[in-house]
Amino acid sequence: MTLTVHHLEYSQSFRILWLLEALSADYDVKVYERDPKSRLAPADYKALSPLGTAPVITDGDLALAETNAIVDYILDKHPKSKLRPTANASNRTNYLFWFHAAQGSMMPIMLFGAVFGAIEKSVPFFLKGLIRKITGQVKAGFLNPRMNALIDKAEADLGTSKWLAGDELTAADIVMSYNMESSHNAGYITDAHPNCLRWLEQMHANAAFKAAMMKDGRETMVFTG
Ligand SMILES: N[C@@H](CCC(=O)N[C@@H](CS)C(=O)NCC(=O)O)C(=O)O
Repeated sequence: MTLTVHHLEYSQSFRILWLLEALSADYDVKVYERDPKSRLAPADYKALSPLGTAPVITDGDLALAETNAIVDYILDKHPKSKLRPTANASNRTNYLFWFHAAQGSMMPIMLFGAVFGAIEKSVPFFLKGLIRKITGQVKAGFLNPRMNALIDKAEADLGTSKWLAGDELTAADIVMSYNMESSHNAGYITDAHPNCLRWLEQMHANAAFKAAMMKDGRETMVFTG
């Protein structure tokens, strides 16, 4: 039975395509378009898993959601791959940090940003000024300092190694791909972060990344809204 990636366009599920291409794995892909109005996943995607979010993979009777659960499930099937450094490897802790910070710290900040954007768009015009003032204060006082600290750490780490956990690509880079691209689009990564910009360039030039883009058929992986 071949593993199937249920890929929602412009979404985090692109990372699973990149992972499978980097492993030269055998898999099928089914691409779903977002609902044109809500820009959420369509009903047939939502029916795939209890969460209704992307990514989802199916493998025989199994339907699995949640990015890092899927990454670990796939890597368990490729025990010899260097994409997940072993417990004693020198790059293990950097790997663990970025693999988990991507989902545990960065994605929630980005989600807040998206939710604030939606609120600002949807409130009546006479409330917009007030709402923007409140969301602006939360961004400046809470979200931006946290995101800037993460980008500064990425910049420092990428000053000492080619990828985030050493000189070889790991699944931490693959999971961080959506975050780095989105952080660049959102203006968190700027010309003041040459190492992060170099990382983005080398990601775009990576052969497995390019193969994943061909499967995806879209011009960018991230949802720009
Ligand atoms: N923590 C989850 C987050 C999943 C998530 O929010 N996915 C977005 C795609 S970027 C999604 O499904 N959006 C469409 C929707 O909620 O209908 C994961 O990593 O799998």
